[in-house]
Amino acid sequence: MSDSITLYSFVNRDRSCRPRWLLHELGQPFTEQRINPETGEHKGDAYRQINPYGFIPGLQINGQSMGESGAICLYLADRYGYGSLAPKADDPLRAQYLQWAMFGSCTLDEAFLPIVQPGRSPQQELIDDRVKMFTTISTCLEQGPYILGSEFSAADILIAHPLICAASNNLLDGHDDIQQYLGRLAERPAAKEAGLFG
Ligand SMILES: N[C@@H](CCC(=O)N[C@@H](CS)C(=O)NCC(=O)O)C(=O)O
Repeated sequence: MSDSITLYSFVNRDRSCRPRWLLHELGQPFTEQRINPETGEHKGDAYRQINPYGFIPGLQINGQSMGESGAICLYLADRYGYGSLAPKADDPLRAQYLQWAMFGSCTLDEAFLPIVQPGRSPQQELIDDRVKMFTTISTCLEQGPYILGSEFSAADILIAHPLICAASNNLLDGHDDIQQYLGRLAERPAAKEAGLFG
């Protein structure tokens, strides 16, 4: 019997796009339940059973719940894509994989998502400081089409979402290599199905 998976989201382009894209990459069937931010549904007791912090996304799998988009993606990749979308524990790429996954879901997320929120007008000094982070990504992309080199992994998904948010605020202007990277990712059928590009 296949696993029963429900993804909780507000809209396509919130942080739920990370596990949604990954589930499509994994070919794993799932249902999606939209949560209404206008009514504060995500802060209610019912949704806190899914994600105790009251944040989107949330995931329920065979009755077990979890939150945190980075943790959800690492869990799903290990469970359904171990050795393909997640390098195995004894693979020399495993350490880099975890490093980039955390860099995307924690460091890049924290650096960019708050400053690109509608209505924010961050100081140029802050933007200049944050875009320095792109240098590490550019250096890595010299080795291959994906962040780990030749193979796509769940780490690409976790890096891509904050980069897409940065790009939509023109913060990737002049970073052609990273824009091309996002262009390659956008061509993936699973990314199209997840509806986060464009
Ligand atoms: N670190 C968390 C952040 C979750 C988060 O802030 N989600 C936003 C939607 S993208 C949210 O729930 N916002 C509603 C709120 O802050 O009350 C994760 O990656 O899952």
